[in-house]
Amino acid sequence: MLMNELSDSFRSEFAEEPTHCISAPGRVNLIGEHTDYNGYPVLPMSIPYAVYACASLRPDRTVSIRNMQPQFPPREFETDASIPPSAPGDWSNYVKAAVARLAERYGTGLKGMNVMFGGDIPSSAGLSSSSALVVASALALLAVNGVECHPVELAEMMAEGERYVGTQGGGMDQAVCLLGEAGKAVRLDFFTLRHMHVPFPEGYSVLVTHSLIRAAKTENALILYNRRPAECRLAVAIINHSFPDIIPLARLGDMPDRRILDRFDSLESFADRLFPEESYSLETAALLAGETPEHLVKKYLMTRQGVPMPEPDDGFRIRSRVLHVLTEAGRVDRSCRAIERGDAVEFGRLMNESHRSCDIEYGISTPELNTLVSILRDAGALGARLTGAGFGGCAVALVRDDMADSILRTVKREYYETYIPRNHPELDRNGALFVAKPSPGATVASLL
Ligand code: NG1
Repeated sequence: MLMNELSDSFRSEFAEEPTHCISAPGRVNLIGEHTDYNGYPVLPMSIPYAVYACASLRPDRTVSIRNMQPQFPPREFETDASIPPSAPGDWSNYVKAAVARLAERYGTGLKGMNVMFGGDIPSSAGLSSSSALVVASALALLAVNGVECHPVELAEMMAEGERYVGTQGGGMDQAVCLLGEAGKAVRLDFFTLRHMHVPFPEGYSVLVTHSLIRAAKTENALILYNRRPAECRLAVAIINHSFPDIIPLARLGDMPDRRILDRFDSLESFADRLFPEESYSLETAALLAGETPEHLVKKYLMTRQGVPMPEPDDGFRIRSRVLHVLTEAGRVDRSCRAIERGDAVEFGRLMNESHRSCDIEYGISTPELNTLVSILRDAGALGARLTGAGFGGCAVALVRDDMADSILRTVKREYYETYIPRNHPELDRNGALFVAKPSPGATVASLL
């Protein structure tokens, strides 16, 4: 068992006993993609794969981290609210993200720790291994220091904390990692974080299949990912300038509260009036937002490193991003209601609609994910869609328990043994392919 191996490695590395063992699971998102940072809900569930950590308190403020996987070398740093980051992509940045945020909250009285990490979540697969590492690090530091923190507060802190690595994402991953429950999906609402457990329909499972295309948010996908929140911020700036009579929106999720859509016959007429073009240059977006291009860049388009985001060659696709976010929010509500009344068929249909919107409007799918999703549907899944940030990673499908094996076999044959060798012979085909039910959230075990 991985926990035993982990504590053995801890002992041989640090020549002492660990005092706490932590498990922080990955997740799949069932529906509600790229809605979290816009202030709209999501519906993820924890999966039975996790980041594990064994830890002990140190007398000083040093955090000494090891990983059972040799590609992640040992690192050491001090607990502090501003820890200098390692090179982009370095695994220690996720641990630093958690430690820096906790040091900011609890002060430098927090002592350091020795930690050994391990885990079995496939990385860069959209299964949230990075947030699981952030959460595991936070739980370890709190546990060894004997500090109690409510999971909802911790989830909010870690969502902010993870921005340390440069993503401008939302709070879904950290929250479901901490708040997941066996047999239940978790509906999350944001700003401020609220959660509701939604019992997963009896007799159904989720099939998770990796497209084998890596979506590492430290590489090109980071630029692609961060462009989406930026386009949504531009939409907000334009809406605020267009309706000077409203209290300005902080994010698209404030729209229902300001009753903006009530002024229009339909979502389309709202989009036609505000965003008639498919794409916008920086100059046009600035004009519509009542800003100079320089101000627009400064206010909405900076990276964490203080560098302006590049203007996309095909312009800012604000109209379709807004259409995705607003329709996806409605699909999350309808999915929760469908699940509550046991209507798996409707839930599957909404998943299919969500995938289409992620692909066409939000531009986050890939030919591989589209292929995988159609194979899953043709094989008998009630619904199938990409999950997580997109640009690669996994697809999820809602399947009847008694059909899971046959669908799995079809996907193996048609995707992994036919499509991939034909289109990407270079790829390692030992990807993630598993059937899951909603699993428990993070746990901390004291060995004292
Ligand atoms: P993943 O799939 O873990 O990269 C990202 C964001 C989420 C959410 C989804 C899209 C982070 C840590 N995660 O998830 O908050 O925006 O994309 O729905 O930024």
